[in-house]
Amino acid sequence: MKIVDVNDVSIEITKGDIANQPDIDAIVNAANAWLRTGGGVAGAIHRAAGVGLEEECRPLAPIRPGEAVITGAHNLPNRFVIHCLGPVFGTDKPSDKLLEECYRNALSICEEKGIVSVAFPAISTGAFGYPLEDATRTALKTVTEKAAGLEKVRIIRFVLFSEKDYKVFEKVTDEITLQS
Ligand code: AR6
Repeated sequence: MKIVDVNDVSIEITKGDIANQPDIDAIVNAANAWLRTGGGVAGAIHRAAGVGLEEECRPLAPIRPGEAVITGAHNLPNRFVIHCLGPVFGTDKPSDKLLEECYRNALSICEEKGIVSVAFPAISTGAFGYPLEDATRTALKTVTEKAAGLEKVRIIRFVLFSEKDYKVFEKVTDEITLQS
């Protein structure tokens, strides 16, 4: 794990499964508009949470790209799931602004709810086709900028599924922290 401190907020980069982060208050789902189960992150989260999660999600759907909504975590070891709809790269435009909104909106919800720790996957970089390095830069810049104004959130964890993705996050974190 790599940890960078920005003001009083720790930004952690780790390799693992977003559905297995028991020490974290809220995990973020790379959702679909209908907040149903799916492949990738959405599949892993819904499988671990159980059918109660889809039932709670139903009246909140559909959501639009960039939007985030919060539910309970059901059988997951966390308190909450925050569902973000990332942009389909090149179709939902401007993709970079919509991806930024996902991270900003999720963190605003955390502040409203008094959530101290939150874990994100690399939203949009799987089925939605966002090039990983560009998405990583947007994700890390957005949370680093937002970290300065956070009063409740103290841990922001990025959970990467593969060693290759972890390495990209590590490299971009070094670039961003060296610049600032
Ligand atoms: N934990 C952490 N990261 C994961 C996991 C996991 N368990 N599984 C996959 N990843 P994706 P999207 C990585 O496709 O691009 C769904 O079917 C994966 O390698 O889950 O936002 C929904 O229903 C990739 O780097 O999300 C939507 O229709 C990243 O997480 C659509 O896919 C995101 O991959 C959303 O697409």
